[in-house]
Amino acid sequence: MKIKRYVAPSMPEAMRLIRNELGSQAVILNSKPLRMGGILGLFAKKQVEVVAGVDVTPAFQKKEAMKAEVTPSPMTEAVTSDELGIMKQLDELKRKREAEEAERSKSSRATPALQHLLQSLREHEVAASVLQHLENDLAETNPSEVYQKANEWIQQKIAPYVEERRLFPKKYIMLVGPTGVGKTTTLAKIASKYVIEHQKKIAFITTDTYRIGAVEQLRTYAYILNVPVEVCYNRDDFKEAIRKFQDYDYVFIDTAGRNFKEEKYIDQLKEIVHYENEVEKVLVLALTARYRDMVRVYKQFQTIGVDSIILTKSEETDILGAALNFTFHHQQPLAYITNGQNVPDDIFAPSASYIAKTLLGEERDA
Ligand SMILES: Nc1nc2c(ncn2[C@@H]2O[C@H](COP(=O)(O)OP(=O)(O)O)[C@@H](O)[C@H]2O)c(=O)[nH]1
Ligand SMILES: [Mg+2]
Repeated sequence: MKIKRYVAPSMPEAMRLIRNELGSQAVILNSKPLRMGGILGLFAKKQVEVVAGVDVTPAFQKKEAMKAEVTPSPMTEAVTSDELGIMKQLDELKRKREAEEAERSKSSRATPALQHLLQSLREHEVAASVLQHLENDLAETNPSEVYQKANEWIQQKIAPYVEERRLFPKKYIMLVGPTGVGKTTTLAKIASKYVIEHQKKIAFITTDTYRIGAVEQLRTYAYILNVPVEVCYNRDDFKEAIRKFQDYDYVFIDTAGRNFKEEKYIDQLKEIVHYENEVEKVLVLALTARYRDMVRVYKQFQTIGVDSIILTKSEETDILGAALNFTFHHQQPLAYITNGQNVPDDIFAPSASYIAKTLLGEERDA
């Protein structure tokens, strides 16, 4: 990584310098205010010092390195003792799982038809507590009606959280979540709906000043939609942007992902966004992640409060248990599901029947 220190009169100017020299892939490693010159600290000129870096490994070298990692050498054609060990462990795991499965069905009052249905929901990563609830409620159900009853049960549990909401209830809509889940893309999709379908006057704010290219990405969408965008580096910038957008119907706020394990990111969000304002905090999670990991992220973001959820990348996976878990179990409204990279088309507000049908698949003969 090439790392360089920049000193400039303001953050936007430092960003411009960095973008020109290091390109849009550069990341900000550190920034702090500086006072230069003056006497005894008086009349000192305010400056900012920014340390930025860019990965300079040429793309082809990275590809080669990746290839080297995955291409087996001719020597490993035969099964090595390491591989044998792994195969044994996998066998062991499979046996354990089957034993657990058998134990579960022995202790369960569920009919084979219900057990089959529970198993397919388990494969969707529907939470154990939700399955237990369903099993209790459907234990007495006639096997020929299990599918229909489960479908109704799921729809009924989800309905209060997916009622087709035409618009978000608050003026400020802030998307938060891990890097790469699709926050900026989703924000652009929703914003286009608000502009084109609902003829709303909207503006963008971005606090994602970590990756230089992120600001450009949002600016491009703003340009296409012909709406203003403000880049906020600190709380004062944010207050100023809010003042500027007083007369707007909706303000969409994009945030940096960073590593969700970094508490600093959440602290930074708290610092920048002042909550006296009506901010709808929308947690964006990718369905391609394991539900267990989604819950970990969800818990972390609960410290700023989560008002609703958006699930992205549904077209990349068949697993949709998170939609039932977050609504019924965590009682979170599910605002949208996204299903592709196309802005603005690949997004929809899911209905309860859509989720139930996707989770249960086609009805089979009992
Ligand atoms: N397959 C798929 N990709 C998506 C979807 N939404 C966003 N992406 C892609 O995910 C990548 C990261 O998106 P971005 O909006 O920059 O994520 P952010 O870091 O959370 O802001 C981009 O390549 C997007 O095109 C989706 O619904 N499906
Ligand atoms: Mg982004």
